[in-house]
Amino acid sequence: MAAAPPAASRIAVVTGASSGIGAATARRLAEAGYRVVLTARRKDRIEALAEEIGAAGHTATAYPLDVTDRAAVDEFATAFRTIGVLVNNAGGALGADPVATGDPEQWRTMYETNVLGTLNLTQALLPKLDASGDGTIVIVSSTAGHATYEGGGGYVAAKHGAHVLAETLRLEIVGRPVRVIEIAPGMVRTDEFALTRFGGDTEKAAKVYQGVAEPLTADDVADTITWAVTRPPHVNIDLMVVRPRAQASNTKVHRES
Ligand code: 8X3
Repeated sequence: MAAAPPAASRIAVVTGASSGIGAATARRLAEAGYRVVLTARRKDRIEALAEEIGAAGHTATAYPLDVTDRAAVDEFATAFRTIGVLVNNAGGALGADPVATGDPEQWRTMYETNVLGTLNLTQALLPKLDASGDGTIVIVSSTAGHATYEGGGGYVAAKHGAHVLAETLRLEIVGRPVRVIEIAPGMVRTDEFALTRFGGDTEKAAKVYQGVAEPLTADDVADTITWAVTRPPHVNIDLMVVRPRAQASNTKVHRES
């Protein structure tokens, strides 16, 4: 394991830390020596996770936050002088309707969480990342940010937005001591992703993973994120696409019947 991060860059903020990839990433970064700040809307969840991480001998604090609330994000940022890592993980999918019949409200919500949420945190915390002398911004996009699929709808559009944000930001801040890392996971089975997408319909959610031997777990992605973050400061992992072995593309998935 890499040495513990220096004091100025020891704080890691993780959004969407109440479950799935965010929670798993918070656990892993805490194990790697970061003081983890857990943010999400669900206070009870992040407080319980902070307690769990603390009981394991690491440091975590919970800060309830809606990434789409810019005033709240700006207020949150005042709590720090420097931070080392920002993991923009909050986001998700709503619906799988064709473009012809998709719900514009779902499209708007997905753009707000996946793109503007990332923008809000990135803008508010960039000065603090700069001030650390060794900052890292992680954007958890998706394979949906790199290729489309039928029914991908507003999620594919939003994740393409998140990808473009990462690429543009990296160009614009080159020369400053902040890396921009994009992690693009494919099929990951978490407690909530598919369930949220299908409005709580457990049958539709289960179908996503049906017959797939081993979809990725949240911890697989957290492991990838933590590996990328803990490379030496001059090493920028621009983009990692991470899929289960059974998935060759967004539309080519091996299913055992
Ligand atoms: C999740 C990947 O295939 O559901 O970000 O769009 S997919």
